[in-house]
Amino acid sequence: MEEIENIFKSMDIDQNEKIEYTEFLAAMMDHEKFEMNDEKIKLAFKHLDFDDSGYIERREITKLMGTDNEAVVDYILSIVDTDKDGKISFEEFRTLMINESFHV
Ligand SMILES: [Ca+2]
Ligand SMILES: [Ca+2]
Repeated sequence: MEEIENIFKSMDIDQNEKIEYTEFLAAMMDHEKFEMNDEKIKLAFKHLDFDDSGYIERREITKLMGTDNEAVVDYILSIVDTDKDGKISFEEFRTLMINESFHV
């Protein structure tokens, strides 16, 4: 799965093998440079959905951000979780990645 590796390397700006909050936001705001398409979004989503449940849940956001700061997780969810069920579906993730009018 080299492509997944590359996507995450490209997001992991300071190369510490952990996507930090600021890197995540930078990637979100500058997503066009990643040339996101459905295939890449799907791969990225699968990579983030550690337990393969079909949703990105709070604990997965926590792991992704490398922080257990509840406020940070709540903030991410408040942006991405548009149907407010407490987890991020593929559709919500996809909307986030491709929505050109999206601003943090
Ligand atoms: Ca999951
Ligand atoms: Ca949701």
